[in-house]
Amino acid sequence: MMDFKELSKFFHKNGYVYIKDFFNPNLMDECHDEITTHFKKDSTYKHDVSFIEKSKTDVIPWFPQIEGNNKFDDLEMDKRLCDLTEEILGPRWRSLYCMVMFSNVSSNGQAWHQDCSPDNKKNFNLNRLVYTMDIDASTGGEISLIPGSHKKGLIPAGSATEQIHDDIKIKPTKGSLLMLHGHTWHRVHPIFNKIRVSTNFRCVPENTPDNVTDVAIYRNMLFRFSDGKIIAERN
Ligand SMILES: O=C(O)CCC(=O)C(=O)O
Ligand SMILES: [Fe+2]
Repeated sequence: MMDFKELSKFFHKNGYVYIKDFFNPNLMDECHDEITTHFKKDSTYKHDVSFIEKSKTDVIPWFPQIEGNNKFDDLEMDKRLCDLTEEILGPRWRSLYCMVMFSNVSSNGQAWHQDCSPDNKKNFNLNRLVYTMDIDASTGGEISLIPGSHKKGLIPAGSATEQIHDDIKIKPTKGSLLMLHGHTWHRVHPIFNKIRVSTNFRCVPENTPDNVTDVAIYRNMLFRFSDGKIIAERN
């Protein structure tokens, strides 16, 4: 039995909690097939080139549920996932969307960022990242994060991908779950010889605006997704 109170405590202290073997491997294979089938049909970039260049964010997003694809609903409705979310966020949290992220072979990963502004400590998104494949040093695409950085305010300005002291590197395995606070400083390392996918069920605590993740914070800029604009340079 997983102790959700302990996991929640770890989350609030460290800004993340990583749980291996959370989901059934067969369910992971089914979802993974759905994802690769989709991206075989459509792997064109959705962001404009200047964003990809400047943010070093080499990711193609897909929102299956918005298209009426219900393949991912079982994951989202998983009772343990809902209970753990409630333990972390409290009552009346709500789902934002399911976003699948695809990265091609030999792509950049994602630069250091925060998913949303830490100005208001209470306004944050919770990433519930599900991994349908193994990710390790040979595939590339591991995640680095700074434990406790969700309490440290804005990620310092600087170069997009240079190493930050005290990071930890997670190599997600198939079926694992990463609960990641949107204010935690995190990045995805470059991808080598395999495509990489992750599936994110984003949600928010009560009273958080729906558009909380519209502006993401990079070390060299602030980027607004709704109109695709760099709204501030940082240096
Ligand atoms: O794909 C991942 O492992 C992390 C992606 C990410 O930065 C996010 O979902 O906010
Ligand atoms: Fe992120």
